[in-house]
Amino acid sequence: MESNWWKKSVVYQIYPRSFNDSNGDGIGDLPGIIEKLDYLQKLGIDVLWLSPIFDSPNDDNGYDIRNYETIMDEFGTMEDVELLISEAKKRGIHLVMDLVVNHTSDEHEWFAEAKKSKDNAYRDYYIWREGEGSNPPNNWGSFFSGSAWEWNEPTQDYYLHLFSKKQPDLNWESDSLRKAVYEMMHFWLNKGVAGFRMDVINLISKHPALPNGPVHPGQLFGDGSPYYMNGPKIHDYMQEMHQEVLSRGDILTVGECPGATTEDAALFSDPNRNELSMIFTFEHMSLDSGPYEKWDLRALHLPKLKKNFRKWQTELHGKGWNSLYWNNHDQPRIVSRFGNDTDYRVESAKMLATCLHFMQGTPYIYQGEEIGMTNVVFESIEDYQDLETRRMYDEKMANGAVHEDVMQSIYVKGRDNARTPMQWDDTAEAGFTTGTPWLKVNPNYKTINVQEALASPNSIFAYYQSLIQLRKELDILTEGSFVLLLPDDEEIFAYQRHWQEEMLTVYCNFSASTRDISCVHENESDVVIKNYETLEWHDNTLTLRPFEAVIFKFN
Ligand code: ISL
Ligand code: CA
Repeated sequence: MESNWWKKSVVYQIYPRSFNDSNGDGIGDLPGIIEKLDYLQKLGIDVLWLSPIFDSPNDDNGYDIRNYETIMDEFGTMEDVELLISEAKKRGIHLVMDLVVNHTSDEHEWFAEAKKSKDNAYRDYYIWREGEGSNPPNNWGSFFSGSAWEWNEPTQDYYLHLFSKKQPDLNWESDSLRKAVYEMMHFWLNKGVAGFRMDVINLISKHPALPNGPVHPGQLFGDGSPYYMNGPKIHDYMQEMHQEVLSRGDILTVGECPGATTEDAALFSDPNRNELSMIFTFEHMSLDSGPYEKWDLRALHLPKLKKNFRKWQTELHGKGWNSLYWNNHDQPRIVSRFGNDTDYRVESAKMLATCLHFMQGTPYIYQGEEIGMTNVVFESIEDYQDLETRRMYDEKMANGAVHEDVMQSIYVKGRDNARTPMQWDDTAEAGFTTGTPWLKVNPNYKTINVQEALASPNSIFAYYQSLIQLRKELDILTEGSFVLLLPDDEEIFAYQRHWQEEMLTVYCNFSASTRDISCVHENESDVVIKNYETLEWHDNTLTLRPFEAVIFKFN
């Protein structure tokens, strides 16, 4: 493999539970993914990242792993994974696994042992503390509501869980735990996987004193993040992991890093430091919420988004590497979020893709994004399956919130927006399953589906195909520097890329209004890609229509 091959790759994320069900039990599975490899090859992607496929009781849909080296029954068998790896390879597609090692399931054998007694051999694989009188060891809240501590009767103390109580945090201070993780990573690399997406990897190093955190306005628990995000030993662990595992090949690694700054990102992704290929930032995903929780809805102020991208594009240029994403299985659908999913769905989906895919970094496409899938509205809280949503709803209602307000937050930010089944065609259940899907399909599948997209040369799908192709053809996309234009404009996101004698200028209208842009240097013949059929161009003025995107190239 060419070195740093992942710099020119486009990754496609599959949430296996919601992708394609091959046997009618309502749950997507590995044979279902294999059936769709031709579709993915047609799209043109190079890498498939699968959300966790390992044995799990599914408290958090596989992000609670019971056994790292066996496959979840509902998804299939180890033979299916091996077939998937080889069938993907035939189509030039690498497979990347989700590595979830901040925590395991409480049903993992390690935890089942560890909780038995204080002298158990696995005791130090997890994080234990005595209570403060009848209270937990500190005031930290969990990401999924409630305290981050759970009482363990046999040992008369508490274990830490930053996520649900069925996801106890691993203790990375333990040499044998770290060794076990590295062995497991070798197990998967030996099977032929090309890399790892590392779940909340920057949370694995906790400040040993575990002090109380600040209690922010409106919050019920303390914020422990200063004591576990980018903690004291995080880079030691990453360098050790690199030495013990990742140095064996040119492996794609992407660390999911909530709370990481550009400085942190440079430490993780500077090739001379031998840690990771890149990280996922959360900064651009938090600009439409209040400071303390994502459910606190705020309108996006476009200049903030633009300046945030400028920061990441310029501060990592030549120092590290960016990932580029709008969507994943935790985020609402981008066309509903920063686009317009009613009047300009197709235009805004293409515009958003343009804006992201012309930046420097490795782009990630989340299943359904390439056909412009949207957020969903279910009337009843019972129709939501995500534990984060359900716990938040219960906690807020118990504290006097109004049902309608809580539902509104869920409609805008709930993770199930991303998890409704993939919309393949206009038959029952969107062609996802012949049975009853584990989560309801979005009722708009009759018009928004893959079959419809493949039939139209102007589809969002066809546009993504072109963007992926351009990444292969234009080295300036991988190499060029970034300059933000019109930084304070509240509707237009414009930037340039520069490399050698070449230059790209990107104009994206994030609004439903029409705007004139003065373009003295541009020519109609220099257009690389655009999302309307024709340009509106008179006397050096480009008229950008709602959600229009145009890119010019000079050399
Ligand atoms: O989803 C979030 C905000 O909506 C985050 O709080 C999210 O839980 C956090 O980014 C970590 O996400 C990852 O780890 C979780 C898992 O539930 C997510 O699906 C995963 O992407 C615990 O493993
Ligand atoms: Ca199935």
